[in-house]
Amino acid sequence: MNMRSKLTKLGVVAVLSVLLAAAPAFAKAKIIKVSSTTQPTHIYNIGLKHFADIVKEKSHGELEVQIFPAAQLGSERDAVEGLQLGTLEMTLTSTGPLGNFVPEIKLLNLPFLFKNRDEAYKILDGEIGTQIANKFPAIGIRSLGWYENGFRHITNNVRPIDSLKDMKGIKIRVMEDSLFIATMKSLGASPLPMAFGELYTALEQGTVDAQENPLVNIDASRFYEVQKYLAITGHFYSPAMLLVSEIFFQGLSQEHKDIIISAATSARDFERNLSIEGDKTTEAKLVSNGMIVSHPDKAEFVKAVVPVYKAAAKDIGGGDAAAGQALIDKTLKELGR
Ligand code: EAX
Repeated sequence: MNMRSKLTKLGVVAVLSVLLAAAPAFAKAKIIKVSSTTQPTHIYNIGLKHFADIVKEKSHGELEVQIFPAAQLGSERDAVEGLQLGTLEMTLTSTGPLGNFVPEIKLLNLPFLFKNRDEAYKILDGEIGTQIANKFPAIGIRSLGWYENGFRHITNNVRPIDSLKDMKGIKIRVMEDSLFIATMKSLGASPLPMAFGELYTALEQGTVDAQENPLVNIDASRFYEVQKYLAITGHFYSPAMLLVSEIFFQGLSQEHKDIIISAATSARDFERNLSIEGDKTTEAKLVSNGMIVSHPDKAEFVKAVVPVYKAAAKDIGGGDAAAGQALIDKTLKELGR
């Protein structure tokens, strides 16, 4: 054997032994795909990155969370269905599509339900939020906690919304749930349900004049490029849920389950903080990007949506109006109203 082939042989052996040494670690890494519909810079995805980092560290690389933002894996509804089938492991989603699966979650789609975040966290992290989250295993999904989308505000291209009358006839995209539609109708607007992934183009092409979302999402989605006016209405508090496929979750070791559960709670607090901080700075950022902001008096908006509460009881109770009303009453009582 000449010198050259001897060296080559040595090289091959070296490479093989490196590969073999690394193989057990590679073999063990279990991939957890998580879908979101928002842009990579949005708080959901920064929160998910935090979750992924904790999971990787605590599992010594045995679990690997891969984030797929910007509706790459489809809509929020697609994700929920994927979890049920076990074709997707996780998603971070608004309550938008969830009422079709667990009607009680529509409680959280009531307009002006929470005055501030303290009220929201009190209900979500307390008995009522837990009771709603506990409905998910029956549909093949497990909740890992209430994250935050945020208080939603209205953007449009028609006119500044200075008061309720300015809402008249505005064609607004809403998330796909009966209560979002009912709310916008009661405010005088003309709602069109649509998946989030289609929204930028719909605004650009004028299919709709308006949309509503938290400031940080308006910013991350660059809606200021296609929307002129922003009205600070805070008409919905929009929670987000971190959900995992029950089929997938049950296949994990107890150790891995515990890691995921505790990482989800840490990342929830982290993500909520991003939302809180984002609300402090993003309005100014949107103004610097050309948006014209109004702060309409909320009182007449709150009054206009009163009928939505009455009509919602049946939806929230999944057809049982008395059960839905009981849940609304319990929530309002806990909020001291
Ligand atoms: O969950 O659809 C929406 O407007 C949501 O706010 C968004 O997808 C984040």
